[in-house]
Amino acid sequence: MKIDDLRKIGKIEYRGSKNKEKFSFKHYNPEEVIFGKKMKDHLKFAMSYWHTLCAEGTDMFGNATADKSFQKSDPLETYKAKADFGFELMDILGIDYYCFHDVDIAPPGKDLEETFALFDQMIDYLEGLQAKHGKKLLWATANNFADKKFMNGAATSPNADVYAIAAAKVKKTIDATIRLRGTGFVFWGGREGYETLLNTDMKKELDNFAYFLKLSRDYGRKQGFKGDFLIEPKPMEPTKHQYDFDTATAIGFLRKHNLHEDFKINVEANHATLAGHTFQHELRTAAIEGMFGSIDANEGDPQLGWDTDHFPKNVYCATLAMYEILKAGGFKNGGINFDAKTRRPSNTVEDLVLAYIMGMDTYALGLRKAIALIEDGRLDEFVQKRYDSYNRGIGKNIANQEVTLEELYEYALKAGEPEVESGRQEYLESIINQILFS
Ligand code: XUL
Ligand code: CO
Repeated sequence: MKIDDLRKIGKIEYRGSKNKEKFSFKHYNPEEVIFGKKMKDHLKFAMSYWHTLCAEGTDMFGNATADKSFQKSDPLETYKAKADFGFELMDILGIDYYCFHDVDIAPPGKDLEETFALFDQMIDYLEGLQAKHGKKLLWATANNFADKKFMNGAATSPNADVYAIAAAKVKKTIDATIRLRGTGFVFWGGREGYETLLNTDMKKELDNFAYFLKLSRDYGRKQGFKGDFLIEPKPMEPTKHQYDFDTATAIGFLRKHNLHEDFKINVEANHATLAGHTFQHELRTAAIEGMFGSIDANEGDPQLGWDTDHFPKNVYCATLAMYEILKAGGFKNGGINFDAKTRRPSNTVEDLVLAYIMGMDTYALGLRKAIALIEDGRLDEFVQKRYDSYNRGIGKNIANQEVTLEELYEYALKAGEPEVESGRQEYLESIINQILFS
């Protein structure tokens, strides 16, 4: 890929939903104020460094299809060129934020010390680019899953030296997050799980993992990090079973270990579906616990059972996601990170730009439709009425938790057969279709 190809495309402008110019936004109009805020502040789009600037299209059966060396051969120069390309890509798309793993931004050294020194050089470089382009770090994370040493896990490794190395990488990445004024620090436990329980002391691994999160939290807070620590749940892949299985599991774990004040959830759409949930379910679960933080926007393929990280195109799903996010009060420290990659044969700069345009337009349209759903009010009104029996009589006592089991027993004996009302699902689904397609 060449930066000149990016410059040829130029800045992507909003041209409305009817126009057919491929390098334009049909729905995303960053400065437009809707529902009390600019669209860009509702959506807080972020570029994923790894898919966008590093992934070259390899899979189990095939080699790279996209060259992301950016015409450099020296390792450090290559990583600087990656960064240059990334910041210009954000410029032309009007994306204000980015997210990275430690290993995405700098080449590896011969040992940990040299790796950290190269990392520091690149943090200086990124700091300069942030100032030059007016961009912000949404979140960073340590990649404690790719290297061979992490094959049995990192914070859940049976090997204490591996645990220490993972901790060192987290420390280094927290320091960088603070320097780059990032507002989030993510833990995605790629290999924090197991392949078989036959070789696993699950209790020890979970205790070690909780302690790892505590150490990281305490260190970050001591250094003055005010942003969110985030868990990104995923049920499996690469391991057979991942401990942060889904939002409810992660929240239970965080509460058990008294980490819930500092941690929030980074919900990824494709991880939700792998866990057998809808994205909406995962967002609602985080929100009702006051732990909604950020999202990784992508989607899977209904026929492929793994984390394919497609750019999001499903407006229905994006609408319901934005509906949940608006109801949760919108993004604070979080945002919409496109943890998404172009398909392997979509291997040009143009494809990358078109993929981001589609993803951003999908969420912009989702935002518009979610606002329309809220303003329409029929869904809210229906749900409110559905639970109306808890606003009076015995229901009010239940809602206020002011009733005994004996009182409910006496009440039930006199209540007679209740008239239970329809859930009206199909009607409610037709409202969504009406809002989406008319
Ligand atoms: C993997 C995944 C990661 C995390 C960051 O499924 O989602 O890219 O977002 O480590
Ligand atoms: Co992710």
